[in-house]
Amino acid sequence: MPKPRLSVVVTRRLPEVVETRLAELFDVTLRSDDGKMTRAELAEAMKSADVLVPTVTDEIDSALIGQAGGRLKLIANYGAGVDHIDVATARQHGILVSNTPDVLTDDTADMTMALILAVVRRMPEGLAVMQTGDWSGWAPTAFLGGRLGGRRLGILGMGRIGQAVARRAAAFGMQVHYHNRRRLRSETEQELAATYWESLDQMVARMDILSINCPATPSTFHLMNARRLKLMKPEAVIVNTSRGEVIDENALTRMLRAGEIAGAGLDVFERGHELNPRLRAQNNVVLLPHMGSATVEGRVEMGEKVIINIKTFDDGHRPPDQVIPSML
Ligand code: 8YV
Repeated sequence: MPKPRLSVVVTRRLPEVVETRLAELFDVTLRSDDGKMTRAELAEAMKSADVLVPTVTDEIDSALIGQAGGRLKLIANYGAGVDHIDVATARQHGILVSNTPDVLTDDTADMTMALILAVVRRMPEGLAVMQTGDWSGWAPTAFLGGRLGGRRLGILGMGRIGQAVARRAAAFGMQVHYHNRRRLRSETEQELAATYWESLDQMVARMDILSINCPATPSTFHLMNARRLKLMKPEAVIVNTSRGEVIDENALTRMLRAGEIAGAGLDVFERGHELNPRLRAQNNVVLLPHMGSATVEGRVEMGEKVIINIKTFDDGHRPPDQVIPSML
C-alpha cells in the first residue's frame, strides 16, 4: 500500500511553478484568488491539514494553534521571518515550524541599498518632477543629495541580511558599523571591515545612515523608540527592510515632520499595510509596499525551500529549516 499523500494547505497564491510542484508531490489545497484567508478559514485549514503553508500576512497565534486538533504537524512558512507565528506554542503542541532563510538575503539587501540611494540621492523628488512635467532643465544646485562614499552606515542586526548589506555598502565606499545581540567572530568582522558597537545608543548617535536588519521579537519591539530616534543626528537617515515593529512609527513620523531626522526609507510598517497617513505626505520619505524580497527568482526559491522542508518531514526527518524557539 503506498503511503497516503500529506495534505497541505497553502494560504496565498504562490508562483505557478511552485504550485504545480506542490500538487505533484502532495494532496494540496491552493487558493483560487490571492485574497488573504479569513481567521475562520485559517482555523479550518489548521484542523484539516497535515501541513500549513502560511505567509507573513497570516497571524498564527496561540488561540489558532490551540484549536488545531491533532492533525497539523508542520507549519512550513513561506518566508524567513516567523514573527507572525507563535513558535513556542506550536512546539508545545508538537507542531514543527520551518522557514525559508538564505534565498531572500541578496534581494532584501539589494532593496536596502536601493532605499538608501533613493533617500540620500532624493530620487522621489526627481521622479516626481519628471512625472508632473515640471522639470525646467538642469541647474547646478538642483536636487543636491549626499555622496554615499565615506558615510557611516550603522547596521542594526548583523545576521545574513545585515552582512549582505555590509558587503554592498563596502563596495559603495561606506564605513560599516553594527550592533547585534552577539558580536561576530573576529574573522567575519575583518572580512566585512565592520566595527562593532556594544552600545546601540552610542552607535545610533554617530551614524549617517541606520539600517534596520534585525527580526521582530519581543526584545526588538520599538528598539528604535522615541528616545533612541532622538539620539540620531538631524542629518541622518533611517531605512527599514525588516519589520515595522522595530521602529516606533509615530515617533519617527513626528521627527521627520519636525526635521529632526533627515529622511527615511521604509519597506515595512508597524501596522502591516495600514501606515500612518502623515508618513505618506512627507517628501523626505521613500515608502515601498513590503517588496524587499519580491523577485521572481526569490519567490520561486522560497517555494523550493518550502517543498524541501515538507518533503524532508514527510520522509521522516527534521525539516532542514526548522525554527526552534531558542533560535528566536
Ligand atoms: C517575504 C519577509 O516576502 O521573508 C520574510 O520574512 O519579510 C518577506 O520578504 C514574506 O515574509 C513572505 O511571507
